[in-house]
Amino acid sequence: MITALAGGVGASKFLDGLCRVAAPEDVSIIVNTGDDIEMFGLYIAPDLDIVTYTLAGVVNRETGWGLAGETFNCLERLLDYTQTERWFNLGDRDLATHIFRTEQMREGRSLSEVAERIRTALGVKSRILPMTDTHTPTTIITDEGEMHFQEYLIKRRAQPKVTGIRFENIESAAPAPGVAEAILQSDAVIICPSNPLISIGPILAVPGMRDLLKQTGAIVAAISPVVGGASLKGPTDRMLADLGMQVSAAQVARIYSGIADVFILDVQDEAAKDEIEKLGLKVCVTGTVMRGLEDKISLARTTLDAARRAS
Ligand code: FO1
Repeated sequence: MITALAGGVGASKFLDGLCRVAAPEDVSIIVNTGDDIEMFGLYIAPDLDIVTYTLAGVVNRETGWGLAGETFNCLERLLDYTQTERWFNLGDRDLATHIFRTEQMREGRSLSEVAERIRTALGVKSRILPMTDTHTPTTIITDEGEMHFQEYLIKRRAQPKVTGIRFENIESAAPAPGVAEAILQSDAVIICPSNPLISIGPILAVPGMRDLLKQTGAIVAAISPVVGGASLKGPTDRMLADLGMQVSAAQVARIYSGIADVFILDVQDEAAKDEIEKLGLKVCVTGTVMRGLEDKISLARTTLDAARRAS
């Protein structure tokens, strides 16, 4: 049994490989929900949808989010009514997911129950679990004020300087049903190559989550999303720098020390191996840049092998 902790696009590329190397039924994915946002009265859960669409084979491969072959007629009409600018692209078919989720939640179903219905309807065999059923949106504190993570990332293109990050309501959250069982029953827990601050950070901040990772007999392996001093995807590098942290794989390892047993380091960063080992982590050096399916499969296989060797 394997459990993965995941954000959005970077994690999904890795998971695409993982679910081809391992039996997909044996994989449980705990997904960040700090990116969740309400728009037009709809509950949107970007990372849950990115992971689900990717594993269902229906994701837009160019962007890594949304559905392939999407149209935006509904959004354009909505913006005619609201007279607001277009900054968050909700596609016509993607909107069906948000309408369904919102309707189900209004009827009293939890986010995890709806995630389960969506992934089974789309034929995804791996379990996809939100980190929590409590709404804990991530607020980015910047030199231009506080804003929702999506506003910072998409509307403001990660331009404002980040001075802090807050996970709203996190103290009242608990791991969603199935999360504890997945972690405790796994042989390996893999921290996907996602932003450690705003993708994996919220998952680890759910009360009880760190204890589960300490209690489990599973080997915890983390893959660095920072390669050669820059993030492979998204604003990880900028956020680390804004917050006064080093932009390096070693910095990511420091964030995960005490949680991870194994660190998957890119060949470009091999020089940091000793420094990371001194943190008490076993280091596996390999190519982590996923350009195509072969790279994804190879990284998944190497990560599983490294976890097995460490057990
Ligand atoms: N990312 C963008 O860069 N631009 C968008 O307009 C956008 C819309 C969007 C709609 C639904 C969805 O599920 C995801 C969407 N994303 C978009 C991706 C998302 O903002 C982030 O990549 C994740 O939250 C980070 O993991």
